[in-house]
Amino acid sequence: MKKFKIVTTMIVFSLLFVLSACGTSTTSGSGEKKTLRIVTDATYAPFEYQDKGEVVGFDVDFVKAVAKEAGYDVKVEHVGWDPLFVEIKGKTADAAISSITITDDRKQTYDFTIPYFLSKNEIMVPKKSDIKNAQDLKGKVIAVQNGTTGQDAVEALIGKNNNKLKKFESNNLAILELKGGGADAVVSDNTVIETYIKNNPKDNFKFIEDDTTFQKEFYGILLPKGSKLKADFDKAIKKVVENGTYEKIYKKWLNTKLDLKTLKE
Ligand code: LYS
Repeated sequence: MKKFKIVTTMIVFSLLFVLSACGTSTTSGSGEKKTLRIVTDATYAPFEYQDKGEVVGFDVDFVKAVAKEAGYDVKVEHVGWDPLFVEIKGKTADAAISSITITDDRKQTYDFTIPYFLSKNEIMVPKKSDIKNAQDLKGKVIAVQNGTTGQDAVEALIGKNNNKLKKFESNNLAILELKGGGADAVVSDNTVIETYIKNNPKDNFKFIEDDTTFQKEFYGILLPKGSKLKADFDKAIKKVVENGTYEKIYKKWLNTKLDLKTLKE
């Protein structure tokens, strides 16, 4: 009889254990939120960078607000640019936010939320440079982050496999190359370049816009193809824009004028 009691108690405890484990991994029952794993390349201030070991920036606050609105907790993790695409493709992460431009090419492999930020490529050069526009990049050594729309834009100008194009794992490494004199220019997203110039006046860099060469781009949150999060996130993005949260986050991280109209078009 005693043995029977022990066995029953053990079964009850195992059942309770299994049930509680289920409770923490889903949103059901206990009311506990599911924590999404969001990956990023935290080398792209002011959108995502590391500050005292913590991943911070516009994108981080934005994705936290969107996830909260959609009923999730999030953990944002720095994994790097190329790895984040591998993670989303392999579904080892729930989403990626990393100033990722929505492109037709990427849309073949991934899903994106609706756009949340308007961007454009731009050129960064030393103040004394003779480069004045994108055409002047021909024949110069150009540094870009590998696998970016900056690389695409430069390749459209000077051709693929041109040995004057230096590709780096992160944008910061491309900037270091410019700083060390190993490149004549860097091409990457305007907000990132302008933030860098403002924060590093001693580097003596300037930026060059070229609206005839560089097209408007929109950032979206990257999701695995067919992700159920898309509907939730799209709805939450609209809400976060409407209720003023987006504007608050924008003002915290950016000093450019907010243009919500272009985003909605
Ligand atoms: N917006 C560009 C792209 O999606 C550059 C992003 C780089 C982020 N580290 O290709």
